[in-house]
Amino acid sequence: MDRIIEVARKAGVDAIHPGYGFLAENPAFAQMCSDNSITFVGPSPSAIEMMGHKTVARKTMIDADVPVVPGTELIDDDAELARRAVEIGLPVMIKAAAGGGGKGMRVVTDPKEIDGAIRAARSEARSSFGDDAVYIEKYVEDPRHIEFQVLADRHGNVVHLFERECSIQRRHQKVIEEAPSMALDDDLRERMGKAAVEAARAAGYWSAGTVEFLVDKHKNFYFLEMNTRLQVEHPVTEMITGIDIAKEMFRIASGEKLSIAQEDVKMHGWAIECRVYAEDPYNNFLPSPGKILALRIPNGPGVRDDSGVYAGYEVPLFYDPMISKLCTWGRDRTEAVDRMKRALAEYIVKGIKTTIPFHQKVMENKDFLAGNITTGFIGDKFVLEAGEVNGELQDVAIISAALQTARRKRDTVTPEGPSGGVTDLWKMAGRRSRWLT
Ligand code: MV4
Repeated sequence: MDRIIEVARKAGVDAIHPGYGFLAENPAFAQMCSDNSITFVGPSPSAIEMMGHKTVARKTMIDADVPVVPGTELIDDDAELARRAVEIGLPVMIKAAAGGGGKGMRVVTDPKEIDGAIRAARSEARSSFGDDAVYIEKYVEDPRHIEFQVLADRHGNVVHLFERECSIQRRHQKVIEEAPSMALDDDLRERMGKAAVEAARAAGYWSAGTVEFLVDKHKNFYFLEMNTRLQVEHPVTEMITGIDIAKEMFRIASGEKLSIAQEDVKMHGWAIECRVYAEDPYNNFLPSPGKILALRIPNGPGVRDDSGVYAGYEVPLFYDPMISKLCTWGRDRTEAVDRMKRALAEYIVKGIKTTIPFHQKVMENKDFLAGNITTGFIGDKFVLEAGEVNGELQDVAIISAALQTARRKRDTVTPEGPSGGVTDLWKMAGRRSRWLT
């Protein structure tokens, strides 16, 4: 943080957009920017801090009439915590107050396991966050994870940009997201959107933010947490609304009003994002670091690939293995899926393994195509077998084509001698011009 601020000062920087990395939700960094007269392109340090504290966030939502999962406040006494777990009714989830993203969580289904689970959750919370405060929530079984994008300016205007369906996750890492969600109808969308706007208002929030909800099989929705940053999956929202979310963040940070009112936010078509990771989907998603030897990024109508890599780039082992986000848009979900299938088939990454074949398999999956997706979707369903996905024999095809070309070159003797001379190129050009007429 010190070094970034130092560089920014030397360069005369007046604003820093933190992206969606480590510093995006660090209230100390936001404060440091402000202390150095640099605009932090994000929310206030206090909003970040409040949402980072899960029970404070819950309390704020309860006061604002935003539905939360039935549960407790912070409880220090383990025996009291165990009593409340029984009172709420098993299964319950023990969560770290400083947590989020799946760390320090324990599901308890058997009363005999309560005490051990509380101790385990506390100790995990202490080692992960340096804070062993925990609380309990009723466990929502096999939920959907649906989040609403919000934008708020510093003049009290708040809008939502509809939802993203993010249920396809693996070990608390999102893998595929889409907007809108098959699970919402207009009525539920309106109610959840209003709740998301209320959540942002209650937090005195400005900038772009995301309100996460769990949706159960009866279509009840519950506030889970609020992410106080631009998120990885924001492109799907940009694609269905036409709103440049990062640009709005800059407008808001410079004190301008939102450029849109709620009634101007319209949803058009469907968008899907597949996160391409340097991982081996045939081997339990084992990290696959190394040098990218060749890269072909798909394009064409409705295709957007946000990537940070190039041929020759070395994917390091010690950082996030996400190498790109492949997004497609279509007039409806079927068109978005079809374009995704085409784009995935055209995507070539050599030198490392990627999750592209995994995405190809999901795009053919009956449940996915029907929109039947919950956080349990990947589970153990996704064992990829060699030869299962189209295009897998591409390497073999390339090698045989190369061998064939080399053999032909060696064996072909023209009147000018072996092919490949400079004069041949002129001859070829002449022939090409005749083919065109
Ligand atoms: C839950 C839950 C069920 N019931 N809370 C996981 C990450 C963290 N943000 C909250 N998480 C969950 N909280 C209650 N009361 C299930 C999860 C959960 C989950 C949530 C969203 C997406 C994927 C998930 C995978 C496993 C568990």
